[in-house]
Amino acid sequence: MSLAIDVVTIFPGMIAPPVEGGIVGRAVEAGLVRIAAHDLREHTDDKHRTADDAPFGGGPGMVMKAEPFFRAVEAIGGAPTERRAVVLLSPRGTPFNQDRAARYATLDRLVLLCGRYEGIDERVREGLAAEEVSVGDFVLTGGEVAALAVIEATVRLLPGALGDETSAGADSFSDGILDFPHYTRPAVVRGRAVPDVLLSGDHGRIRRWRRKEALRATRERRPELLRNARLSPEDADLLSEIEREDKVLA
Ligand code: JDE
Repeated sequence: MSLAIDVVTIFPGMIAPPVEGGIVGRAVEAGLVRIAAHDLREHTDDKHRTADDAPFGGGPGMVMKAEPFFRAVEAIGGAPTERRAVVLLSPRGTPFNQDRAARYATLDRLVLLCGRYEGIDERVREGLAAEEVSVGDFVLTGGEVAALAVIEATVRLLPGALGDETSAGADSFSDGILDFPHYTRPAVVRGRAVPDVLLSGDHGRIRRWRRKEALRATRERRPELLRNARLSPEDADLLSEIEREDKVLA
């Protein structure tokens, strides 16, 4: 069974072009995923197709009305037995990550709700049992770009979405840490040489160096990831080496 992705938005035109190209477009053409953008305004009921209103309790900005989202999701339908998630993109959400993308890639249907203005009436999240998800600690003008990030991260994990030349298993985050640094020809660029080990042909040393540099980058940039990473006894040795090197340099 393939995945169906439905995006609910007042700007359906923001979704179509990005999902037509690249890996996602190829996955659609291969029948691995179906992606549809639904215009929220089709589910409003006044002649101005009003999707927002002033916040109860006062204050600045506008809030997206609940009823059009409920109707849009009802119109999307779906079998009662299907495995699905309804996801609301928002800076208040649980951080999106690779594990969540992998879970979405196992579903029959993913419904993505895009809000604008200050947010969506809270009863939408409650009433649709939606997972509120954030793609980062910053504020976008709408959930559409966040939804596209979730789509890309999820679709590339569908079996067959990447060619056999690449594998999602080799990615940054596949074992919970950052990737190692990459180099390609020429061996010297503007006076900067490639690390010697990568030219050595010694695959054991290369593998160990890469693992060490992946751990070093994670420790420096995202130390919180090391708490939950899947680390081997060799990783622990490499981290000790890195710590000793840091003390020498300090
Ligand atoms: C998603 N990370 C960031 C933005 C918003 C002030 C102004 C606007 C549904 O409610 C939302 C959605 C969005 C768009 O999504 C993001 C986002 N992951 O910005 C606001 C909040 N405060 C509200």
